[in-house]
Amino acid sequence: MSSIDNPHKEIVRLLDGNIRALSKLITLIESDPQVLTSVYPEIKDVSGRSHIVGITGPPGAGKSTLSSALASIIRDTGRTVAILACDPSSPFTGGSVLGDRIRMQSHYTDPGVFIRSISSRGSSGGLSISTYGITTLLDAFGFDMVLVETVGVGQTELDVMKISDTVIVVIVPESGDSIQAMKAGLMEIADIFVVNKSDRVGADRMVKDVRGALQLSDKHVVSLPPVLTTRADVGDGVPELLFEIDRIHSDHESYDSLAGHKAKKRLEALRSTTLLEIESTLDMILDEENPRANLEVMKLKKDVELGQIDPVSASRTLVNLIKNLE
Ligand SMILES: Nc1nc2c(ncn2[C@@H]2O[C@H](COP(=O)(O)OP(=O)(O)O)[C@@H](O)[C@H]2O)c(=O)[nH]1
Ligand SMILES: [Mg+2]
Repeated sequence: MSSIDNPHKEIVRLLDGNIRALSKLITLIESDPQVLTSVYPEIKDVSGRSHIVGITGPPGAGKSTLSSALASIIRDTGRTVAILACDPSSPFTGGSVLGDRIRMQSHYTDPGVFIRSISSRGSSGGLSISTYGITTLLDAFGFDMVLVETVGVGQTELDVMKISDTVIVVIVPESGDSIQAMKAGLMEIADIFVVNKSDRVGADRMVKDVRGALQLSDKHVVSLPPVLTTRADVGDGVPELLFEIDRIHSDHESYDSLAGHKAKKRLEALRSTTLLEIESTLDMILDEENPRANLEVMKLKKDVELGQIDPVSASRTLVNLIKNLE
């Protein structure tokens, strides 16, 4: 592909509103997140204006359906919206039941809605790095809102959510144990909880449970995040959800100043990306096949494997060794 050699040409076209250039650049970043290095200087001055909304929760909770319904309501307010689904089983890619596909298709003729699925192939951490690059592209293109859907509650999802301006956690009445799972960190970073599938029994109970769990957590000293109910497949509760999303965003703008808020998010991305970088460097250092393997490190590794040195003190020695390797 010629665009690989010359992203500059595509960037100029992207800034000119060319959707195909946007798609090409997304593909580039998806296959190699480092592409952002050459793209960023040319787009940084026009990015930082989109409202990035992260949507996460267990598989089947209705995140894609909700994203699609939200997109419709966002369009009704005259804004443009991009949906980035980091979920290989997304109905946006067509792998779903007919009714879902038909609902999603209503967006296909609207140039104010851009939908893209990215797969999480490759390293698990790579997803959060490429997601950062892709949302920055969508931002530079000029979408007013970007909805980022991720599936699950693991570290990758947490990283993706941390770089979003506003975080929505979607659960369903039957996901009783997911409240437990959320203690892994999502509880703290959620700005809004949505109990979707309000047509199912137990929705009110779930709302109460989430509120109860929130009250017990000491992370929310100022105010508790709202807990809303929706029925995404028919759109019930979705206007109310957009109202809350907008309200929280205008709070960011007034209390924190949007620039300060974005600055915090960029630092978050720096932190998680650096951790991943350090992790892969560590794997490389510990790899015996590495032609530059250090003898002292290899000996230390062997001693730990044989139980001659405990891993706790060995880790300190290792960190010191690595510092000296620089
Ligand atoms: N009964 C009911 N089904 C829903 C609702 N929202 C979504 N669904 C269905 O739940 C299934 C999973 O939805 P999907 O959006 O793909 O979930 P995701 O995995 O979280 O993205 C689909 O068949 C949807 O039609 C809802 O509010 N009520
Ligand atoms: Mg989905």
